[in-house]
Amino acid sequence: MTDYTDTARQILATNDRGGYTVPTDRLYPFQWNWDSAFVAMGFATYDVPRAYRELERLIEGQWADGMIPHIVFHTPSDTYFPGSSVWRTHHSIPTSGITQPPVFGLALKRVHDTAISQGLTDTRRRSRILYNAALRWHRWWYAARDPENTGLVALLHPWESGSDNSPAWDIALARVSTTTETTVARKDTGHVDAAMRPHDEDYRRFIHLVDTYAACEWHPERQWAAAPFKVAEIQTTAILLRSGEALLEFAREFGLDSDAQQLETFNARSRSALLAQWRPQLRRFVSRDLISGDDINAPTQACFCPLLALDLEQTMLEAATAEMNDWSDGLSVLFPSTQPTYSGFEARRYWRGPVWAVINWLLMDGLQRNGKDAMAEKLRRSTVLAIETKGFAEYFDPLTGEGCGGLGFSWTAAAYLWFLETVKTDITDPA
Ligand code: 2M8
Repeated sequence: MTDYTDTARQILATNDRGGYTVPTDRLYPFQWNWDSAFVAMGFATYDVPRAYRELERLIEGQWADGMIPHIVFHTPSDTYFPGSSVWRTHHSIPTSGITQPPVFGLALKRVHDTAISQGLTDTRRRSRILYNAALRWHRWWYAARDPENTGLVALLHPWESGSDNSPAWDIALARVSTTTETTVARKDTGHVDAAMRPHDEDYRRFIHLVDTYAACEWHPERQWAAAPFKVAEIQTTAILLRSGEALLEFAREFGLDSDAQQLETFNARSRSALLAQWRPQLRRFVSRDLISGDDINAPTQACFCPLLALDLEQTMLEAATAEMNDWSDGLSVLFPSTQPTYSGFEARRYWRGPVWAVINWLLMDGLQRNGKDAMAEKLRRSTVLAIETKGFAEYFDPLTGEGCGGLGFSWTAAAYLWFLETVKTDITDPA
């Protein structure tokens, strides 16, 4: 019988490049921001010092203004585009110039709690350094990406969402020019079937944005003024708020009163802003396109991510979970990144339909927070079964269950390890 836990640990070992983990060999040969946060939680299930190391290596890339970039190019590799030279950034270690969802604070808290429960030495010192880095990043988010103090943080590039070619960006991204100064020389389609990846036109727009911000020398205010893509985004804000709650617990534990006060202000503002994005007719939350001022109505997984950081009142909770159940009807694997009946749904094309283990992780946390344990358990079982039958794939086709994209994938391995740790046996609510 296969020991899948062992396989998951082997994947993390194979993808280890010296204290940090690449998402998978060749397709993604560097350290990615939110991948590493999930990976750290995976490591925490059996090797807490290594979990700390993952986060410590990520903050080597933190910029002076507090931003933690979405990629840290620790070691050169020519198997990925856009590599370090395309970004034209100026940190001591080469990095990209944009960021990614701030799962870091939440991951740090879980690593810390595990270290404390195991009585590990040096825990407070290591956690304190990482806490400081996380807090600087959160301050950057609110200053650079919410200059008008709305409580919702904005993304200036689809890659910042982690859900690169989601239908949520179709309208906003269509406004971005396809002209580029940089030659677009994709490498991804040499590793993975092009039908599972974004289109060339998407890449031209992605790179147009990189060129635009590089011309602003990555200065936050200049980027804000020049941005042709600007979305106040609910998944990122929910993650920021959930991590902000974790940081607030740290601030209290460390006796840092003024940090605690600032975090309370950030959190309260984001909590009410997220709640205001609820749309009862749609039974879900929506992001806002800051250029047109319109709601983004495309139905994606992001619409349910606010559960992660909100305690919903009963009517909203029942409506949101009924909507999630409708989307799940008849699928082989849960939960789809786009509503399957939506015109923009594509079962195998990356963030336009496939199931992602780490999204399920966030949704499960949100469901559990809101007392929907049975539904969380349904997602957990579905993911575990998909992995055990189809392998540690980057993502899964929700219709057939097929494993897609890169294989031997780090965050899928981390999710598997975490999901085995959180087996629920005392579920009483109906799914
Ligand atoms: C994917 O994104 C990168 C760009 O950041 C790419 O396609 O080249 C996304 O799935 C993203 O969420 C993820 O962090 C990254 C590495 O796994 O790959």
